[in-house]
Amino acid sequence: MDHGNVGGLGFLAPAPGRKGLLSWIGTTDHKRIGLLYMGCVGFMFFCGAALGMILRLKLMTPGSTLVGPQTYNAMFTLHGVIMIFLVVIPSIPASLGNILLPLQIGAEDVSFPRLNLFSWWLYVLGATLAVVSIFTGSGAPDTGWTFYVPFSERTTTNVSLAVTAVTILGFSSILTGLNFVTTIHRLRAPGMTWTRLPLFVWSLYATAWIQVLATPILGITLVLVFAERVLNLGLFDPGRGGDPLLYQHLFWIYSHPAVYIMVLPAMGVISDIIPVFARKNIFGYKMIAFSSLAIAFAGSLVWAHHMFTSGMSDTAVLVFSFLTFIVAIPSAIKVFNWVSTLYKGSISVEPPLLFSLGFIFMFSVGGLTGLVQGAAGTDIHVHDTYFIVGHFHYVIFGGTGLGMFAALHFWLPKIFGRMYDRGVAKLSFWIILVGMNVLYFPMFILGLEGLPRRYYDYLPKYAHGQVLSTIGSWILAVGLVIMFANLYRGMRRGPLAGDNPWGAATLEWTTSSPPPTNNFEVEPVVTHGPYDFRGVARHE
Ligand code: CU1
Repeated sequence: MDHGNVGGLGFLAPAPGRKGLLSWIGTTDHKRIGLLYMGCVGFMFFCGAALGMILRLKLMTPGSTLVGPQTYNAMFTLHGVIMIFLVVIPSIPASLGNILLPLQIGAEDVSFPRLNLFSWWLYVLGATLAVVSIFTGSGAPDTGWTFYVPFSERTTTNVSLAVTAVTILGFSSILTGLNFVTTIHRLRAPGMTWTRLPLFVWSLYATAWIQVLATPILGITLVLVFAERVLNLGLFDPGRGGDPLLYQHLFWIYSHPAVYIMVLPAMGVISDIIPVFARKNIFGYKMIAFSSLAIAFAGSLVWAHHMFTSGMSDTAVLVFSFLTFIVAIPSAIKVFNWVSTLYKGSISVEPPLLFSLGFIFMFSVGGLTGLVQGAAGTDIHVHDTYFIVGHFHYVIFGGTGLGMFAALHFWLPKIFGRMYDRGVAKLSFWIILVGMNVLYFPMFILGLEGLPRRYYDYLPKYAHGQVLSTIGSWILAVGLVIMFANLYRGMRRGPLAGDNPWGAATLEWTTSSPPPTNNFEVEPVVTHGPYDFRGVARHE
């Protein structure tokens, strides 16, 4: 086989000494660890999506069909737990962040390569325990991914093992964040000043701080749930003298910022991609970089907007509602700056740009419907309805999901040195976009009409929206299959891509594709910003 690139197989070549599987699961190379995460996240995504498809099939018709109510409860719980903790949170940072962060700042690896490998092992352990919790004890957890008390402490299903699994996954996330913060502070190449960092790095930096500061709160909270279940303490369960609202506060103090762990890296991806395909320096670099930090900070102050109907004081509702509107400002700054970057740019509509534009559209719909919930009055109307499910999937799948797909299409030629079929990639994008909107948009209407989420059965008057939504899930599945097959085929057999097929200006494109094990043959010296395209050729 001919690998015409300078680095040949690069870091993908068999490592000297260790062979086969061991050279992967014992590796400290950040690129290999990133690929390990990518494989696991991809597998878990398949499991979570399959659960989602079955749920949609059940919901297509009212009444008792396909699965029983208890199985249904377990399935939406697993869909949520898998997608949040095993897919979306590690998706961009732990997989692509791991591969790209050192390459983008001109480093040989992350600061703590062995800790990095340990994080991956913790992820595998957490995932395994989560799977074991389904098949052991007295049944799969049926609490929803939020593990709300007092139900999570009274149900006989295997919640104890599930919360242990999530706590371990939390540690994996914390250690990755710690590694990234240190790496960005300590390992930037000569000339890589803070204002020359690619915006993807800035977004990973903001994300890493949330991982380090907020995730321990989730860990402690779930340990307390475990302790209350096992030791019969009175912390959260009012039947034992505890306070269920305390749980909700602690859970959301992590889980609202966690939404930004999920979406900030995708925003960073978009900020890196748009200038390349508009052939223009990014509009408002500093504002985008700063708004990532602002989102991380302000996003830590809004958690109780999930609790407007919980009975907390009106003053608290007012304050949290106001703060929620403030978070919208840095998010809107980013959207404005992306659009301004495109304005009068020399635009080439390649797959990474299409997925990025899809991100902007879906994220905007998700963000604006979020404001409906940020306003206390309208929130009470839509609370715990399908409106929430629609909003959440627009932000997390339409946003982070499409951001991840944009990133895969952008960086696949760098990671594997090969190119996928661009026509098929564009086709898959349009099918996915249509599928997502047919799947999730009816949920807004169903929610406004009062259909509660998580219910097993519903009144026949909601059937139309449910049928439409289920058809959307089939369209989406077709698009995803085409996209993944195309990416897989490109990775294995696609034509050689060259070192810099898009004509991008960030540092990772200056080394060979795939990069060599030590990333750069000569330590790079950075002399210009990440979106300065002067002297960079664009291949047509
Ligand atoms: Cu929130």
